[in-house]
Amino acid sequence: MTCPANHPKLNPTVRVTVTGAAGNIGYSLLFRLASGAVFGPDTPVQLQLLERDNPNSAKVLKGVCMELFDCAFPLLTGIKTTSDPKEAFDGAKAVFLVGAAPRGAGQTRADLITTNGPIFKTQGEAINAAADRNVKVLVVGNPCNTNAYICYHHAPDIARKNFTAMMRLDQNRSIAQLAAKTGKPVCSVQGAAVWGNHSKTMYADIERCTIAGVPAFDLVDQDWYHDFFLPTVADRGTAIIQARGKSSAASAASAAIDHMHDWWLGSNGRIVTMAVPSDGSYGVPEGLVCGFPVICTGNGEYEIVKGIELSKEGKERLEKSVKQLEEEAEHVKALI
Ligand code: NAX
Repeated sequence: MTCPANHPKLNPTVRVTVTGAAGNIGYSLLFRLASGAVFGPDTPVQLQLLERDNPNSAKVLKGVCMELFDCAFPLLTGIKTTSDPKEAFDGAKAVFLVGAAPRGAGQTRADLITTNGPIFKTQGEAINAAADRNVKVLVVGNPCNTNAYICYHHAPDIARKNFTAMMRLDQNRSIAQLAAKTGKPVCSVQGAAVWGNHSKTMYADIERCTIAGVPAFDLVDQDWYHDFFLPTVADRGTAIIQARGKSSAASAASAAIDHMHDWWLGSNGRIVTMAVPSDGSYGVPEGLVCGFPVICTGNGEYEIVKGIELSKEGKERLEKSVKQLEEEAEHVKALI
């Protein structure tokens, strides 16, 4: 990599905020961010890391910063650590909201929303007060769709479309399963998308997917799709916890990198999945943060792919997932 000091056409430094920086996902995410994996080899980054105000988080984050320093990343111009959200979001152009409590044993999804919702109210307010007016926000902390919904309501001075949630891991899991089943390279799988909520109700859609140019359903049958593919993608997070004893972290970080990279630089005409505030497309109530197939057109813009004719099954699955999003929105009404 060219040394930035000698680089003739270096872009301005991007301030990037990562919350929950001392956590599992943070540990996989930060090093790739600093290496240039998101904003490209011509764009230096300054990391602004937010953690909870407690001695253990501070201690762990100190160690992570020592390692970032030791990597001597040419593009990393500075690291700031703080437990003050406004300081963390100051001038940020890209934000990864990862920090949130994981679901505890015996906790329901509703309990998790009650625990984590207030975090995203506070952070929405701080983003509104301190971040760049065109900041791109990616919510990873669960329940990510509804957390993004809470967050944008508290950032009225920033365009709603700039608040998104992560369903790229679900898409990547779909692509990996299809490639493995057919023995084709992952890059030959195009048009797989995931609709709805990042939960077991998500609709992993391969109706328009092609693999090396061949329709996916010419290569895999409906039984495999229903009996293996759908449950495997939906339950993958649980399977990883059972195998590893910890939740998905490196694959989640990688999906976050993919999401922000494509949003920032464009998806080269490829369909990718992002959970974004609905504009009413496909009957999804306006404002709900829902997974859609999108195309990222470059310069930080994306468009929901329009005009898709969903099958009867697809429509029913999407409706079920949207119903869950509506219930979650109702549950957090007091926070809005
Ligand atoms: P960890 O528990 O390892 O790390 C979370 C970190 O966030 C901790 O260091 C904690 O101190 C910090 N934190 C908590 N509240 C905070 C606050 N208010 N401000 C700043 N920092 C705060 O969890 P990790 O494995 O990193 O997962 C983070 C989140 O990602 C969880 O909510 C998890 O459920 C979610 N995930 C989302 C995925 C997705 O596809 N959208 C997949 C992976 C993951 O399950």
